[in-house]
Amino acid sequence: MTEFFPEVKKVKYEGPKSKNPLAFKHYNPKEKVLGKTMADHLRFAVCYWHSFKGLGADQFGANTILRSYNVASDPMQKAEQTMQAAFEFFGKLGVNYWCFHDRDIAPEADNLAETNKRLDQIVKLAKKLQKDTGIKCLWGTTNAFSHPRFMAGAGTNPNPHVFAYAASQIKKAMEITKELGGEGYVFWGGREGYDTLLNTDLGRELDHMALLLHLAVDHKKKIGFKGQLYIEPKPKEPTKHQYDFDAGNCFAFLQKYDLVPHFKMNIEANHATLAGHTFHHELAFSAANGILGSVDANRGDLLLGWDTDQFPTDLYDTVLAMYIILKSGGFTTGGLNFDAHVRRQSIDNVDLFYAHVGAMDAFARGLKIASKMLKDKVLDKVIQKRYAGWDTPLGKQIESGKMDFVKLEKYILEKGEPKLQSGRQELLENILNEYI
Ligand code: XUL
Ligand code: CO
Repeated sequence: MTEFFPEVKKVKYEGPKSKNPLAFKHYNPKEKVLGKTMADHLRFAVCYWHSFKGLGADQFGANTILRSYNVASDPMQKAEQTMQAAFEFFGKLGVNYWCFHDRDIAPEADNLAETNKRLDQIVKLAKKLQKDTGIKCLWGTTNAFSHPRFMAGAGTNPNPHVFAYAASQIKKAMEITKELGGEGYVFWGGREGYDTLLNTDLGRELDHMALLLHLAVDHKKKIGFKGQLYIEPKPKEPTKHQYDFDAGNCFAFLQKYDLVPHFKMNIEANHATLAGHTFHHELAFSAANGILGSVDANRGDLLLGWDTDQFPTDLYDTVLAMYIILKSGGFTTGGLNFDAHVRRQSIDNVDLFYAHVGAMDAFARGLKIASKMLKDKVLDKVIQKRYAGWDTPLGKQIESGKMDFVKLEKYILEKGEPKLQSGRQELLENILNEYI
């Protein structure tokens, strides 16, 4: 069989002393942390779109990256070779999962029926490769944002004909995700928002978005798809404003439209920063509200205001992310999907390996450090002390709803000023540094 990445054999764990740039220094898949293997904690997935379909093009220039799987003139031959190359890459890297959009794996044909036939052909190959390698699908999704028909949105399009197209596409994408044993299905609404309010019926668009999601829930039941549904928040880009702005916004939307039981969040680090939050915040908010599902692991550049989708290498990010993930009980259906692409100048096959190896090691370190912090209860102890007042009779009476404004005022008139306490931020930041 053709080898598409001949310069790399299998990436192995060699430990922290290794100087081999193509070996893991920290990610040891079978090593146990808090009673579970690192592989089971981290559930790494490679994303199909950036890693195999993104070849360096940006708004200012064409592809810079040549890959040997991308040369056939027949589009379906190209699609099959790309799928073979992808599974060679997953196997050599040693990840257990992959994620895809429908349009990543098979190019659109002239009409929906032909497009779906193409999908069936490629899904057959993917299913065989999954069976041969044991690699599984973390989640599938629909690309309802690239084609010109979706320029004004998919579910939120002013034209119901486009809504019907989006629904048909989601129907098929959900069916093939089920066929591939996908453990989840993501909704990211790249054009579900507006460019100007001057031409937008915002309230009606939100109702339509909710309708589309309800139809998806119904279809999921109908076909017996057991995967978890996720919404991936992002505030902007490509539209000026996206309705799924951040986890808080999504949660309010899900509550208003009775969708909470059916959806969890797929939190992406770079989307969090675009929303003016930290990755840590979006994870913590989701965990606190029981909607933390999966993660698109990447990072942005604080000096650039767009979605640079860089590979995650910042240990502060990975430690704090793993801290929240572990504290909330760990992934069940979700995982860490590298929604990231190599830079435009990283043109060699080996760069794709360096990128993933570094990111996997960064999260493995994050896992190990976070598990130590949890075991030592460093933050727990400080937080417990900080909120200790809520375990006194006053705190308990307020929390249990026994106090009203009149009683609270009486308390203050009797007791006077509260005693102030330090928030200890600098100390905690120093402690975090010590752990890292
Ligand atoms: C776009 C993005 C998407 C979703 C899947 O910013 O993150 O790739 O993850 O559609
Ligand atoms: Co993403």
